[in-house]
Amino acid sequence: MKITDIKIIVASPGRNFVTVKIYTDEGLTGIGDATVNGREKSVVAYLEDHLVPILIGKDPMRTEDIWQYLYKGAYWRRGPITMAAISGIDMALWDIKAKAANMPLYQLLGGKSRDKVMVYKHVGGLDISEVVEGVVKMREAGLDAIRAQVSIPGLPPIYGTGPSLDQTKGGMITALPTEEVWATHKYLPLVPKLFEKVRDAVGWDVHLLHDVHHRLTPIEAARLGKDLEPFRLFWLEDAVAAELQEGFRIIRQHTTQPLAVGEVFNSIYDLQTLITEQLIDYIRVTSVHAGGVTGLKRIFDFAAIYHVRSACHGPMDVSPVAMGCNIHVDTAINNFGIQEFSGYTEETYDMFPRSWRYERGYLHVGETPGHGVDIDEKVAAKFPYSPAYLPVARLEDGGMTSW
Ligand code: KDG
Ligand code: MG
Repeated sequence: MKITDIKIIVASPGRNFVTVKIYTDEGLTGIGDATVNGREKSVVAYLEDHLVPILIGKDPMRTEDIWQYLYKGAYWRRGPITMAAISGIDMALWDIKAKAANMPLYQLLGGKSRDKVMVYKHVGGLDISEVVEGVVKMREAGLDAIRAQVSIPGLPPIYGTGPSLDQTKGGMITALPTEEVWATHKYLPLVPKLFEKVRDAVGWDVHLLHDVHHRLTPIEAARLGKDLEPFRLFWLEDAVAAELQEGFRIIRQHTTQPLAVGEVFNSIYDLQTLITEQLIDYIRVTSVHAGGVTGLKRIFDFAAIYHVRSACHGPMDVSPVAMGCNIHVDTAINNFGIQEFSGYTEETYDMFPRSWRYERGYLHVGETPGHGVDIDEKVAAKFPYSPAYLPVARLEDGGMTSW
């Protein structure tokens, strides 16, 4: 079999998605997600200028060799743009391989290790009572795991505290970055109060999660971890910016609060120290940013050796194609932890017909050959690219900070 053509489709059915479509001389096609939120066109240029020309004529079955060719052969390795481009290609190739085998992708990854995939969804609110109300409703909707975020009183609402679907409509994702305000000393005492109220309302038979969005220093994160211990959170996510993996040693020395990190990682080397020293409990890489099915499976197998479990990043900017690949990997591996799932706009669901399905807190893998997600190009054509940025954050004195 030979690759005859590769098309890059960019569409914005509520938010931007970059989809790679690979054609072969035997008529089989496959698709992959190559979206990097806010940097979509950079990935398109990388794909069109550098990867598409070198892949025409290659055997699509050689998924490992093509992955290594694109990774090692680039000389300039890693980075979110390069790795998203490789991820999009890799997913499309696995789609073709599994279609050629006439099997759902999970069968090629070892078969089923579980029947369904536990997800967590987000609840946000402007104050604690709004969040508690949202968590109660989410629990009634069947969720066994819920992420709770609250705005800081006296400061403008911060990213992640609105209902997740509002990110497309409520001004959080804008044509130029909005500037938010961050104050650690106001945030640190607030979060334990939030989880005290949430536990009072929904009890202990539910997993609760919280995302710090990289905003603390290691010692501040250690303090928060200690203060949250009475509420037994499933995890504390992205407590610090993880460029310095060794920073997690400080947090780990002080708290038994389970830790999760990794949604911005794109290679196994970003997490090597975190995993080998068992500084985290959940690794949050996802197929679209960490090298497709090939990269994701490699990282999770590595993590398994050190008792670290999987937790694929799965917000709305991880397209239903990458979500489909995540679900196949989640279903096949032994060290599955949890899958993030924000849901999508109706337009996004129309654009990506799929065999996976969501039902009351769980995702179910599909049985169609390939990864089971397709793209309706007629629908895609109705939603042209629309520039969008995540916000940035400043301290109250105007200094830039991580968000
Ligand atoms: O593109 C960035 C978002 O996907 C990210 O901010 C969402 O932190 C996030 C999460 O945990 O889903
Ligand atoms: Mg996060």
